[in-house]
Amino acid sequence: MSNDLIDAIANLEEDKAIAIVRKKIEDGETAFDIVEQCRKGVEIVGKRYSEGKYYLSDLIMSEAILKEVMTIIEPHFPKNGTESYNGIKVIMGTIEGDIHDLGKNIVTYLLRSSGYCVYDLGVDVPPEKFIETIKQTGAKIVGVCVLLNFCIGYVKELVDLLEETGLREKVTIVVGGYPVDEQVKEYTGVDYVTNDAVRGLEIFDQITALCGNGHD
Ligand code: B12
Repeated sequence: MSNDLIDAIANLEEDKAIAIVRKKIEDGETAFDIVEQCRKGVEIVGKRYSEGKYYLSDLIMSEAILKEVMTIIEPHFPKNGTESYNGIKVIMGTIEGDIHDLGKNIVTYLLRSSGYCVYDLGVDVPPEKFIETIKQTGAKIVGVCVLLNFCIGYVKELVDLLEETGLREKVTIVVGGYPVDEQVKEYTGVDYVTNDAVRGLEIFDQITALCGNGHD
C-alpha cells in the first residue's frame, strides 16, 4: 500500500489528498483500498491528537477532508449487482455519547448498495432508541458504531436491555469502530465486532445466509 495518501491526510493537506484520490480512481485503484488508506491517515491524525501535537481543530479538519474524499469515492464502490431490496432490514446507529459517523456512513452506504434496507438512526443514539426501532421495524440485525472508549458501556447497556425485553435471542448485534476488539465483544456480549467495513459487510452477508428468508 502506497503512503502518499496516508501522509497527505495525516498532514492535513486537503488539496493534495483530493488530487491523489482522483488520480488513484483514474488508475483503477479500488474504493475499498482508498478508504483503508484514508482510515490509516486519520489514525495518525488521532495519534498526533492524543500526543498533544494536533488540536481539536485538526480533528475537525481531518473530518472535512474525509467527507470531501468520500463524495469522490462513493460512486466507485461496487454495487454487488443487487441494488434491489434483499429482504433484510438492518438498524444502524452510533451509540449514545458518540458523534463519530464517518465509518457508520460508509457501512450504511455499502449495505444499501448491497440491497439491505437500512434504518440509519444517526449519532448519539440511546440504547432505548435501538430497542424502540427494533420493535417498530422487526429488524433482526443491529449495527452499532462506537469510537469512544467511554461509550462502550452504552453498548453493554443495549445488550442488557435486549435481554430484559426478551429480544436478545431474536437480534444479532454487529459492532464496529476504531477501538473494538475481542475484549469489547466479551465485555459487551455482542455477537460480532470488526473495525473494517468490508469485513463488516461479509459478517452481514454471513448472518443473512444463516437466517435465510426468516427475516421479513
Ligand atoms: C474525525 C475524528 C473526529 C471528528 C468526527 C467527525 C465525524 N463526523 O465522524 C470530530 C472532530 C467531530 C471528533 C470529535 C471527537 N473526537 Co474524534 N476522531 C476522529 C478521528 C481522527 C478519525 C475517525 C474517523 O472518522 N475515522 C475514519 C473511519 C472511516 O474509520 P472508523 O470510524 O474506524 O470506521 C471504519 C471501521 O471501524 C468500520 N466501522 C465503523 N463503524 C462501524 C459499524 C459497523 C456496524 C461495522 C460493521 C463497521 C464499522 O468501518 C469503517 C471503514 O473501514 C479519530 C482517530 C481514529 N484513530 O479513529 C479520532 C478519535 C476517535 N476521536 C477521539 C476523541 C477523544 C474525540 C473527542 C472526545 C475530542 C474532544 N476533546 O472533543 C470528540 C468526541 C465527540 C463525541 N462526543 O463523539 C479519540 C477517541 C479515543 C477513544 N478511543 O476513546 C480518537 C481515537 C483520537 C485519539 N487518538 O485520541 N473526532
